[in-house]
Amino acid sequence: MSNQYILVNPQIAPFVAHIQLNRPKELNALNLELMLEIKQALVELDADDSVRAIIISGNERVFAAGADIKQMAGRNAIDMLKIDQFTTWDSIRKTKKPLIAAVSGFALGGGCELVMICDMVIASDTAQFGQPEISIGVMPGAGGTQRLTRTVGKVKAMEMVLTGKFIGAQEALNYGLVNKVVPVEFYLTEAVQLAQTIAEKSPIAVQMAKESVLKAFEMPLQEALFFERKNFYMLFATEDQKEGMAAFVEKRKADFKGK
Ligand code: DAK
Repeated sequence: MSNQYILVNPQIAPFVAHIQLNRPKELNALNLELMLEIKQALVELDADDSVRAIIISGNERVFAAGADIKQMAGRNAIDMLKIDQFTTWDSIRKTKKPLIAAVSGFALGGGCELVMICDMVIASDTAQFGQPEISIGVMPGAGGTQRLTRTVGKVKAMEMVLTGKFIGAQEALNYGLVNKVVPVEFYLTEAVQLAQTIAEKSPIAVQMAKESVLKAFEMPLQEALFFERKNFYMLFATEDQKEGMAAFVEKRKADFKGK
């Protein structure tokens, strides 16, 4: 499929793919078409055995300034219901491979929500995060009131959601919204390095570990522990488990095949 609003590099590094949001004049505003392109790219990369981790970035000025306000402005509730953007967001959320957001500049509204769907976040020191929907008469609609609150806590989430105030990279780091802050010139290379570290591991173990960590947000503890245990047992059915443990004993680097 040829994309109009994103650039996809399936091998920015070995086993690492890169999706770049590419609607710079509109500050990467997330129109429906762009979101569908992200969804489709992720479905394809998720099915591609030569990809083990996926980076999503914008450019230095902006990750994404939110959903496309101009596209949404004239819609009524029934239009929104019929368009059912949640199907697209749910599909993105269900990506099995690790998603790393590389954020520079603005990550606002749906842009911040897209960052929070990702599993890890590398931010440039220029990054700004916010849920400014309140200033245009609405509220976050793609997880902003929930994922933000679980990450930064109630009072900070309330402040961001009710005032629309942005927070900078350092504050986002302090609140656990991002993993690491680096100078702007390094934000993408840092994300690639993180992705490569993960891509060297067993892709099946990575997928099951990701799935298990996410259950911490979705299930009560006892059920989630049970889920974790099943995934742990299942990994003993893989060749990668044999290879990983043999490599440890033989004092060599493991060569994981994803089998
Ligand atoms: N939508 C459309 N166009 C946008 C945009 C946006 N979100 N953000 C910026 N642009 C456009 C501007 O209109 C301008 O276009 P022209 O006037 O040149 O044609 C161009 O990008 C450059 O923007 P500015 O001139 O404003 O640039 P500044 O540097 O002065 O300001 C800014 C940068 C990021 C602070 C400012 O552009 C801004 O405040 N943007 C809007 C931020 C915002 O309110 N974002 C939240 C949008 S609501 C859902 C899923 C998700 C969502 C909803 C539902 N479902 C699953 C149902 C999400 C909703 C939202 O994100």
